Amino acid sequence: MSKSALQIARAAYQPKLPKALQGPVVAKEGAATQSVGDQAKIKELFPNTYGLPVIEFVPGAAQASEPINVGVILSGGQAPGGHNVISGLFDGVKSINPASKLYGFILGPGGLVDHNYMELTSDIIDDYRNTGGFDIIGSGRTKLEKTEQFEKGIEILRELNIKALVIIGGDDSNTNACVLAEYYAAKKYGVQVIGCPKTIDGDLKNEQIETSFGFDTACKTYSELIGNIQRDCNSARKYWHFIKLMGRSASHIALECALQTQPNICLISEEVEAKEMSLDDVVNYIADIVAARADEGCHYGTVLIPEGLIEFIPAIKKLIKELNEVLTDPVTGEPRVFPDAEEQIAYVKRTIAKENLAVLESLPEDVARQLCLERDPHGNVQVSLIETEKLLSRMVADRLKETKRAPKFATQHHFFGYEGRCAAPSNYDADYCYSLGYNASRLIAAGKTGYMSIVKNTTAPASEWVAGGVPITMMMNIERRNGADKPVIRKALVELDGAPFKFFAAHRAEWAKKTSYVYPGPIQYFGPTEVCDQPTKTLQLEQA
Ligand code: FBP
Repeated sequence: MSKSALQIARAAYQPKLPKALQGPVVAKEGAATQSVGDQAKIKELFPNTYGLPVIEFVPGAAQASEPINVGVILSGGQAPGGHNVISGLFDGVKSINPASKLYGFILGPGGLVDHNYMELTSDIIDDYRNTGGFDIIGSGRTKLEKTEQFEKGIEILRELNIKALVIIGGDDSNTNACVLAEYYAAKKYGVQVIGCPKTIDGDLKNEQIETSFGFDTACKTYSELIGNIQRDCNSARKYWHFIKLMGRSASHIALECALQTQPNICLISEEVEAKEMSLDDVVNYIADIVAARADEGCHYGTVLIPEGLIEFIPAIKKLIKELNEVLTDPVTGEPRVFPDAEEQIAYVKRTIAKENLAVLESLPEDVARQLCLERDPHGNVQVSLIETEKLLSRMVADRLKETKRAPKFATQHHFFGYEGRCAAPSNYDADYCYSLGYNASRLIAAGKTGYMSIVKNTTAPASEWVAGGVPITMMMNIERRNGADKPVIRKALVELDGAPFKFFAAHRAEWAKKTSYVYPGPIQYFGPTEVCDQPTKTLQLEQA
């Protein structure tokens, strides 16, 4: 395999571990826990994995351990650092006993069901240390939620003598990891299931999880690109750049990029919802800033748009909710099947409430079609397919034409998502992910199941990080999904009373008016700590 100079240099990087994980550990258990909502229901659904304590690893005495075979799955969208979770897990499992083995299931949870796997040996692992991507074993979005799948899974786990499975995924995948842990515990199958918090979206965080891995690197990559565009914008002074950013529902990525680059406008979906803004209100907000800058002779600027914006506009949210209901078969809970797209759209139009139909028909045709047709396997609207950046700039142009002065308004459009999901992990993500993986091996050795691997205090130097585990049931509540009530991990949206949003809100008027762009430049791996090892602004503000 030919490698770039950076790949060769990065391969030699030894990620840092929290001090507590550098030698033998013992698990210090906290008090019993409760789920974040719907306690009675969650307890009833998870009798074997509910109420377990949060644990923290502290240095302990060395103990001889038997070899243990472990399986690993990468689930969902790529996020920088996945390979380091696996290499940390590999090193951790081998440190328990060198005869232990690590098996990777290929192309996501489907690999477990289809018995598609490979043994991960040190030769393979060494090729992927500190690299971006999930290509070591691939990823997939198959939902692991049916008894038949769990039973197919146990067949291969028994065949390979695997005693623990690590599922690296976002909120939905970790919800499924918890359901699987509960099922195997109830059946006394003797297989532990451990989760790891992955997603560039940054929406898998709570009191116990400071951040999901990959968020740091992805935001730094997008911020580099936004900074470059802002330099271009400030040089040519002729375009408004509409930049949509990935992140699914939550606006964490857009907010973090705004904190790093100080654009003229950044929309925050959670605020749009809280203020009950209509699509028209959003368009007016942008058009007013464009017009105000034009009055100052500035016919250029940058607008950051979170990809989930459209589903937070209250009227559209109501419409999506009903679309999710009518497009799900109430008996099977599976998406309804239609002979073709036109039939599906006709069915939707016949079935939904009048006021929702009016909203659907008020949208440009292409957007309405996407809303009616596209779903991911978890039943989520595929927001990343909706070209909100073009929709908004088109509507702003129309709005400006209606004003007396009709300022000059030339636009460029961008969508940043895939550009950052497989970037080489920043030092933060390289260390954080390696620690998460290594720590997962300690949870396994401690006999835990239904836990997520956690590493905290990450704004401090890595040696001071705190490692342990949190029961996944603690993060759960009941939500309506695909037309049914389901136990799920509560998604973390941007909190409008949180420090990162407050900082942004206090500065955005100035950033809108003046040109206050910041140019973060590319991620640096070697050099002074203030250049190479800074966590995200979000984390710094949250932990300040
Ligand atoms: P998960 O980490 O939740 O799996 O998703 C990350 C993400 O990049 C989202 O930001 C985006 O909406 C989605 O994946 C795109 O999905 P796909 O990779 O299937 O195009």
